[in-house]
Formats: sequence, structure tokens, C-alpha cells
Amino acid sequence: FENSWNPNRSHEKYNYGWPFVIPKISESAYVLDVGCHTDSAHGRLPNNRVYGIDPAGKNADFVGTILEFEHPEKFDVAVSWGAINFGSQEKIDAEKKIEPKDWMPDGYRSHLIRQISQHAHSEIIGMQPEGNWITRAPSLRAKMILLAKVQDEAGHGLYLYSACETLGVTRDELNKQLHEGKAKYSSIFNYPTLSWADMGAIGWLVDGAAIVNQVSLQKTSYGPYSRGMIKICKEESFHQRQGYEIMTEMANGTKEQKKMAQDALNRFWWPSIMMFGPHDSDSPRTGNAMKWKIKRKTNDELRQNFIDKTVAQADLIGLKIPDPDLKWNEERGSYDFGEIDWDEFWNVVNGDGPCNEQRLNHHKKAHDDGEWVRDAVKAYAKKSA
Ligand code: FAQ
Repeated sequence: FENSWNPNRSHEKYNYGWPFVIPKISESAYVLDVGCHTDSAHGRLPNNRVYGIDPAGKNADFVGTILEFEHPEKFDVAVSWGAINFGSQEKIDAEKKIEPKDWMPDGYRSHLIRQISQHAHSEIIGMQPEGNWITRAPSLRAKMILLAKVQDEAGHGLYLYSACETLGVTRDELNKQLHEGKAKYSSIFNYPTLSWADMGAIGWLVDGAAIVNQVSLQKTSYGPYSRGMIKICKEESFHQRQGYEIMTEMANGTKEQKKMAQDALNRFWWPSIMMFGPHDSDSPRTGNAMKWKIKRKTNDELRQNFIDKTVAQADLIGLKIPDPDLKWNEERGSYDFGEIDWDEFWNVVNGDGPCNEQRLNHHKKAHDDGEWVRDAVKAYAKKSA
């Protein structure tokens, strides 16, 4: 508590900092200062009767928590200015979560808005490649599972948009950024899904990669993002298994089915390992992200972790990872792997992937087609207010 106090706080920055609140307090008011610490509001309200309480306040009128506090008189006003002091680097270092109303550096806020919104857009755009196969699933069981999975992705998008909105940005603004090409979404969703085996490859590899990344994000320093990740990871594990089940069945099926499974692995392997982003040495965002504990592992650490896990899974079902340089490195205790085609990665990130245009147009159309629903909801809310 004492260690995370930020002495350089600036009340001027906040709507409820004392320079804005004090003029609103009448001089005849009896004021309770909750969390007065060592400098209660006495000095700032020289004409008022002020009573300060604080469990750690050596000079408080009452040393203890508000739950223990009893007082014979009634107060006219209660002020509490303590909470805004805890959004410091020390707090992050101490692994305490930053919550929406805490003070945070502008850079931390905008970094989070960027990352969380791009993550949300990925979940939503990510519904399209799999949505493509719902009507063509090979059995009712497969159709129900795929439908549930795609629906889960919509839910993930919504948790993430909500987490992002706690940072002071609106959903409309986020959609606008996506439609104008200012916000990115994961490169992986710009590849086409050509066969049913691609549903297996996406669940196994894409959700598998997403889990590796998101498990580490469960420990991210921003509370709402971290809590969202915990729930999302539970669902992603099911997604990864449904994909691996499809791959296992196809790999053990007819010759043609095994060929389809191998072809899906061949097409999705490299884009999946690109999902983790550029090498650390070429990743401009990693420095701040690690300092602020937004990211808990770097792009290369996560990529390596994913590859090390996945190779054995491919072996188990008799499929071959399409990388001639993939080799166990005894010394590192990890797999060495071949060079990623970074030209392809940046082309896709910058809008020139096989399906970028199609994905974005589809999103815009769905958004426009849904306008009447948003209007109806607003009209109903107005009527019932
Ligand atoms: N695609 O400096 P860095 C899912 C951009 S999982 C597109 O390394 P950072 C589940 C990056 O934004 C997929 N752009 O950046 C699912 C930055 O551009 P900016 C979503 C990429 O942020 C499964 C620039 O390159 N998961 O959806 C990519 O430190 C199946 C420089 O890069 C997340 O978003 C890329 N692959 O690291 C759904 C996880 N990589 O913004 C449906 C959260 C990099 O400066 C079906 N995000 N860029 O203009 C993260 O962990 C990070 O943001 C990274 C990138 C690792 C993606």
C-alpha cells in the first residue's frame, strides 16, 4: 500500500480531482475525508469542519477502515481522493491489476486500446473463414460444433470490445477505425478456407496459437483484459480440441481425406506461426508492452512455445509439418525452424492478402445491414426510458 503510493499525483487531470470538487462544497458543510492519509482535506477546506479517516493515516482523526468507523454526527459531504494515486509503474511492477478508473499513462491507455481492439476485430473477422463451412459441414454433429464455435468467437469479440470501451473509446469509433483500415486484425483470417480439413487446421493451429498467446495474456496488467482472457481461454481449449479431432479423423480416414488434411496443414502452418507477429528485433510495440506488462511474453517466445507443442501433435496423427529445417535442438531444448516469409506477412498485414478485401467488405455490409436493428434498439430504449 505505502509502496505503491504515487507522490507525483496531479489532481488537475481528473474530473473529480480536488481543484474541481472543492469549489462545489459549501463552507458550512461538515466533510468526511475517506482515505485522508497523512494530509486530510483540512488544509484544502480551511473554513469547513473536516474529519479524516484512514487505516494508514498517522494524523487521521480516526485510524481505521470505513467499515470500522462510527460517528455520532451526520456528514454533509464525503470525499475520497485516494484511489487515483495507485495507477503507477510501481503498481504494475507489483503485479497489481490496473482498473478502468485508475490513473494510467496516456501511452498505456492508447497501447491497450490498439491491442485490445485489434484483438476484438480479429475475433469478429475470424468468424468468416469458418462461417463459410457451416452450411457444408459433413454431419449434423460437425455442423452443431462448428456453429457453437463460431458463436463463441462472436462472444469473445464482444467481451473484448467491452473491455476496450472501459478505456474511454466507443464501439462506433472502433468499428470506424476498422472500416477505414486504421485498425488491424490478425493476418491469419485473410487466407481462404478451401476444404473441410481447413476447419480442422484452423481449430488445431489457429486456435492453438491463439491459446498460447492468450494464456500469457491472462496475466496482463489491465484488469478487464486479463479477466476476459481467463474466460476466453477456457473456450479456446475446446476449439483447439475440435480442430484436432477433425484432423485426427481425416488423417486416419481414406487416402483422399489424409491428403486433404496434409494439404490444409501445408497451407495453414506458416500463416499460423506468423500470427505471433514479427521477430522481437522487428517488433516496435514489444518494448512498452513488456515494460507495462501488457504482454507477458515476447512474439518469439510465444512462437517457439507453440511450435514445440505442436510438432508432437502432428507426429501423433501422421502428418508432416511443411518445414524442411524443423529440427530438435538438444542444447536449446526446443525446435529450430525455417525462415518465415516476412514479405508475405507484411503484404497480408498491409491489406494485400488473398482475402483482405473480401473480409472487410463483408464486415462493412453486415454492419450496414444491421443498422435497422441498432435503430430499433435505440428507439425502444427511448420509448421505455
Ligand atoms: N496480424 O510490434 P508488434 C483469435 C502488427 S486470435 C496483423 O509485434 P504487438 C482467435 C501489430 O498490430 C488472433 N497485424 O505488435 C480466433 C503492429 O501494428 P500497429 C488475435 C499484426 O501488438 C481463432 C505491427 O504489426 N489475437 O482471434 C500481426 O506488440 C479462430 C508491429 O507488431 C490477438 O490479437 C498479425 N499477426 O504484437 C478467432 C492477441 N502481428 O498496431 C476466430 C492479442 C503484428 O502498430 C477463429 N495481441 N501485427 O499498427 C497480441 O498479442 C499482439 O498485438 C500481437 C502483435 C502479438 C498480435
